[in-house]
Amino acid sequence: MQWWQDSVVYQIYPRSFQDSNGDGIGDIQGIISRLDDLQDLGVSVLWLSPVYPSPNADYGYDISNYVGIHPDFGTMDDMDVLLSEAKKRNIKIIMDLVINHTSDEHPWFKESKNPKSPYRDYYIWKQGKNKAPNNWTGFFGEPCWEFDRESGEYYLHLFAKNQPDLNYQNPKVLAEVKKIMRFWLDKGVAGFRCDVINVLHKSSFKDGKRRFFLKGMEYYISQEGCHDILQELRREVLDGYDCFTVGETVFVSPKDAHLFCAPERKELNMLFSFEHMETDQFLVKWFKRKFSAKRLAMVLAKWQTEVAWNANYLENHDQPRSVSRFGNDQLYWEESAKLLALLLFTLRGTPFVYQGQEIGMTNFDFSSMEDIRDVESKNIYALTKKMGFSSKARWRMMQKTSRDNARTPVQWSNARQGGFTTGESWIRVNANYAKINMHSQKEDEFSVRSFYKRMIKLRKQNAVLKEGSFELVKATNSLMVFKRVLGKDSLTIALNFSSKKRRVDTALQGSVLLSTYERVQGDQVQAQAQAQAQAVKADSFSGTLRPWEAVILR
Ligand code: TEU
Ligand code: CA
Repeated sequence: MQWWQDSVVYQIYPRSFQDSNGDGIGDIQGIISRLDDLQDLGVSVLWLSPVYPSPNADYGYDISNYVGIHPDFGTMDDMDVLLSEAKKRNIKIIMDLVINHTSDEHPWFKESKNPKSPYRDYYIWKQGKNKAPNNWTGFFGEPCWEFDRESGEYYLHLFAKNQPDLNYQNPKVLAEVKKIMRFWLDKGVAGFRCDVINVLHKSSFKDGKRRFFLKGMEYYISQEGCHDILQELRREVLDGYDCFTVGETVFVSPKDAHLFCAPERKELNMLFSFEHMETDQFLVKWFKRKFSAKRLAMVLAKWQTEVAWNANYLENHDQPRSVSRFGNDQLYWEESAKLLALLLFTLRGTPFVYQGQEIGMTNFDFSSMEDIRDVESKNIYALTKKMGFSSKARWRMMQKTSRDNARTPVQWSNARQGGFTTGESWIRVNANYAKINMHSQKEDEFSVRSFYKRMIKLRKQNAVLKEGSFELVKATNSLMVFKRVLGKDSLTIALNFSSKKRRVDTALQGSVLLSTYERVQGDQVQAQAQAQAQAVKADSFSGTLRPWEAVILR
């Protein structure tokens, strides 16, 4: 096993993590002040969403300088302190590598507006006779060609118009990217999360067919040229360092995942796929769909069995909170948050936890568009108005899908603003911070956070959970049962995705290694773990799961 397979990664969205100076924006000093908490949780790698200078059209995913730090977040000195303080605690850091596009305020793009500039070909400029060069559409519900008066041509942007796509047909662009990667690796970062990394190469600019509400993707998703780029970056940069990459890849199948991640191909180490995130909505968000536990189980099982090593996640900064979409964030909030933790850590692959997930943070309680900051949400809200959706439907869509659901500040305590800031937060704090917060959960050994801690420990000590193969046993609309098998050793995991008691199966036997309903006293945990390791005295499974209960059976 590689160290990155044996790690638990924790994603930080710095803007909303912890403010240290009262300006209402999370920052690097804030992260430093919480390193002890993270070490205590047991995570070994932090992924930082972008901390680089950015005009914030897409909050950091529009970068205007790849080798700097946004003053809102602090200075490069702060970054160096973060790296060394993390290292003291055996925590590595990976950076977000956003290289499909830059900000329109990046000096390259400003130069590029001049058709004679050597930077012109850093971006994708095309002529159009009074209309866009082709019929492609963008990810954020807006056209993906923007006309630039100065130069009389259109530039391509698959995301917001302030995020022009770089031109990877130009070898100079890749040379710049290599420099940027070396800069951070030389500083001691342990790798990269690679933003929309499978769309870099555009193989043609012909009109596209419509697929999933998007036109043109057959010419830029997972093209051969993209594989070439990744292989070159691996050979020439990454291979020189002890690091790993996780790619964010859109519209991929397990087959694609194999092409991107097979060790002998030397591209990415693992990737984030989206199919399980579509079990209650589509990637392109306004599609209505009801969550189905069966669909979730089937999709997970497919990826677990067809892909050698997955990057497992239930949340990130683009997705609604998992307890609100896959669980029951009302009556069974605690139970379902624990069930989702148990699921995440018993899957095969590297687990990724998103900030606040470990305390079961829920979707945003926003009351109007005034509360919303995200460009994607704003665009879709406007677009669906044009399309004739009722305002009620549009608002429901926002509540269910807005990326701001995940971007409310981390709830540290029951102090004003949840202890996130002493000033005014850049985005509203969820009013439920008095009930759901880090401080109270740290004190409580039966809390959601304590359960995360316990699962992280269990996974670390358990070879079957780390290395075992995955076999689906059963998937219904309320039950998911699977096995992890390593040699003669095997564990069965059974989860009840419903608010009713469920009989699993009489054939399912074994002793209960762990249940989400358990209330084990502090020092008993160790003793119990030992007993379990030796498979002595543990309750045998009754065959019935309580509402939202999940168990591991041996
Ligand atoms: O996301 C890529 C992406 O596909 C998402 O925008 C997705 O379409 C949407 O959020 C649905 O869930 C990455 C980053 O994670 C995101 O924050 C950026 O906005 C985007 O790239 C552009 O850099
Ligand atoms: Ca701040």
